[in-house]
Amino acid sequence: MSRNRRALIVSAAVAGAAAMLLVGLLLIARRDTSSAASTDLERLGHYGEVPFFALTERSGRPVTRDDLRGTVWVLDFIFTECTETCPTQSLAFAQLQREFGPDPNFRLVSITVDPAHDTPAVLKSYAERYGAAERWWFLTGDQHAIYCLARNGLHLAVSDPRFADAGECGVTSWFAPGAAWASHGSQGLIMHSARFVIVDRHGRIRAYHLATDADSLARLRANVRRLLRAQPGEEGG
Ligand SMILES: [Cu+2]
Repeated sequence: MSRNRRALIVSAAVAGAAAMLLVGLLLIARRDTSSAASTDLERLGHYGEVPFFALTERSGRPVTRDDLRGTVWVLDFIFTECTETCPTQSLAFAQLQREFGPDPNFRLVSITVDPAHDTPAVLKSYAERYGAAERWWFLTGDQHAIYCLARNGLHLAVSDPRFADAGECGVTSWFAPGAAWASHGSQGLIMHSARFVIVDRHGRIRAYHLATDADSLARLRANVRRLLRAQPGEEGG
């Protein structure tokens, strides 16, 4: 074997090994960003407490976080002019209402990320489109308070470049731009997470699910069933 030929074989082997290593690293990176982020957070766990909030329901009634004590609730962020993930989210909520609505301890909570446009009256007609009953709340209020609740309280991304102080909450969200984002709006500017958050009777965040994924929603229903069946104080795990 000539020296040149040997050198060629060695470098081909090195290149091959490097390529395999690269593919391996890419697969690991992929697993970290997709399934770890979406499946692990879909198991009932403890992801912090929902901070206090005071907002206005579509009926005009002021409501706070504490009005939800003792109930199991699913929360999402929407806005009425959204044409991308919000219709999917609200259809999924309507489905959850059909399944769990009869249980007096179950609530659905949709909070607008476009409160300047989404007044209680606007939310009321949006709610009617989805056949929302009284126990499915639609909340509006101060935009800064809502954005900080989403980011700091629930670790969900939201942004509206038209809104000057939107960046002042300080804490980065867990869910960076990617599959969980929806980008749209009356002017195509508002971006928000399309994740559903499950909260237990004690106001604790217990799981995150993807509104756009049927398997994720099946796991959400199983989690909600489990929390509703548990007696207060028994739903630790
Ligand atoms: Cu949307």
